[in-house]
Amino acid sequence: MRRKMVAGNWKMNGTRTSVAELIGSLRVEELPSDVDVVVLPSSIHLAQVLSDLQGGTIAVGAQDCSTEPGFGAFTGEESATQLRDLGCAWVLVGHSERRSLFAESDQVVCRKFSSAQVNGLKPILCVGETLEERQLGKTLDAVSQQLNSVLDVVGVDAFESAVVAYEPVWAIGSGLTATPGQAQEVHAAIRAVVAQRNPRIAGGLRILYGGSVKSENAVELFAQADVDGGLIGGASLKANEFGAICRAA
Ligand code: G2H
Repeated sequence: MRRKMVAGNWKMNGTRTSVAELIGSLRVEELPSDVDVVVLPSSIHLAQVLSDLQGGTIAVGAQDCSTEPGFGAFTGEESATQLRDLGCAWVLVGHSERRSLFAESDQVVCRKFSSAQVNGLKPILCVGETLEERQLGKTLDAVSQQLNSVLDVVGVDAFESAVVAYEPVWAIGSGLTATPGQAQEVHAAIRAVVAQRNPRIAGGLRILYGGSVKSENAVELFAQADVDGGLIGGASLKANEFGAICRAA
């Protein structure tokens, strides 16, 4: 039985004041004890959030990390080593906004995954098809290619502690959500890709759905056999809405 997980990707939002308010409200939300709840603030707010959530049940992660694993002359970068040292447990890699707006290739995503994994940060690998790929009937090809490009390099054992997030690009921040059936089809295909290499690891792999998840659509999405929770963007910025999504998991 896979433990459900809900992660809030705050993206480039918040000030010290609004982040403190959000954390304050989250701390009084009733969060289910059988769900792993994670928040992913901007890197500049990580220390504040880690300190405010210390001793609680909400884990903290980063939205990205450098391809470079340790230290060095890489201006503006933050390595997995540094994020782990700060206290982060998780890191997103390959979010579609990184892939499309910052030209991150599968190779770059793979190096970030590897960097995170070898330095004790658990990667949440994001995959998803564009609208064009879906319309051309290439959804499963696109998602498999993103997944295999990482699996080929890091090996399936690295997925023992990782999480995959399926986020159809056309559903991100658009208000459009994949139907529960569409999500289940892709989640099952992702699990099958991993199962070809190791059925046990595939069986334990958590696959989150992301893309305009709200409390109204979360119950049905999370009820799908291969949907193990969600990666939540916009709706994670409101504590009561995020709490309701966590309770739906
Ligand atoms: C997808 C998702 C969270 P939203 O980017 O990663 O954002 O829920 O706003 O579509």
